[in-house]
Amino acid sequence: MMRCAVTVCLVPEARGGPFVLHDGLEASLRRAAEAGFDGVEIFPGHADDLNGRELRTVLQANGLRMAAMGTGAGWLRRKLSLTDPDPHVRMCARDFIGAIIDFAGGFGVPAILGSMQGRVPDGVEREQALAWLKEALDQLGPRAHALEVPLLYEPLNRYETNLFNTVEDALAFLPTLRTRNVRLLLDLFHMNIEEADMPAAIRRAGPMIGHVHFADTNRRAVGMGHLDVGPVARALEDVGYDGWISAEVRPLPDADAAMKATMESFRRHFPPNRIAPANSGR
Ligand code: LER
Ligand code: MN
Repeated sequence: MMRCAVTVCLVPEARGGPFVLHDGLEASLRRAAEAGFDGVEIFPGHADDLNGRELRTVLQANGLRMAAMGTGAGWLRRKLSLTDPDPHVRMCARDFIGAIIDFAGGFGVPAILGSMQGRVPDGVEREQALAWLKEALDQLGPRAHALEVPLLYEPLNRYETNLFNTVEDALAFLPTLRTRNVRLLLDLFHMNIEEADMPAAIRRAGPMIGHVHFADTNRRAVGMGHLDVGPVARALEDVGYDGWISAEVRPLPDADAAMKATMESFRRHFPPNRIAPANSGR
């Protein structure tokens, strides 16, 4: 079953980012459920800011599941990355991500490695940066595996990283790791910038797809840009993808409109027998 999620940001500094709801846990989850979503993808400031019991209660009260948890606040707030030349910064980055893996794993969902992957720093060989990334993934992948969840690696567009921009390059990198527990997060916004053929890239990734960020070309809700979403949805269907379709988009013109457009696109483009029935858990 494919299920639709919406992003909930708990970090005030990330207001300008591609996150739909910014009203704190209770109000955000109520709005997500009212808009018909099956789940939420949460972007926390730090694992320690989260209270597992409170989160479980609010999820249950709204008939929602957790979809995944982002780690980007470590970059946003502290400029931590797994490819920083300073070993202490790399260690802090690993600890930051590890704590989110543990917390999310307790809910049976994966953590996302997006902006915390960093980039090849000036004056550093690409091989060296990739060795740092590998070392970190080979520690974090097994940590997620112990909790029976994958770790999600997200190729980003060229303006955000120079590590891996395309699905093909990321797919070639994963087998060089010792861990087999890393899956790809395909973000349609990044793919629109980097891929020659988005449906073909999805078909190539096939079983390695662990999560999808559902965004239009302008990073608004799908339906508010010029993405030809039909062939993308068909490719996901054809490869048997049965995970989350998560709206990581800007809340434009406002969160309600972004949520409505997302749900409409989701229901229009994916076949009813492949998507979860409308959220009736409330
Ligand atoms: C994170 O999911 C993402 O897509 C990045 O662009 C964050 O900056
Ligand atoms: Mn993304």
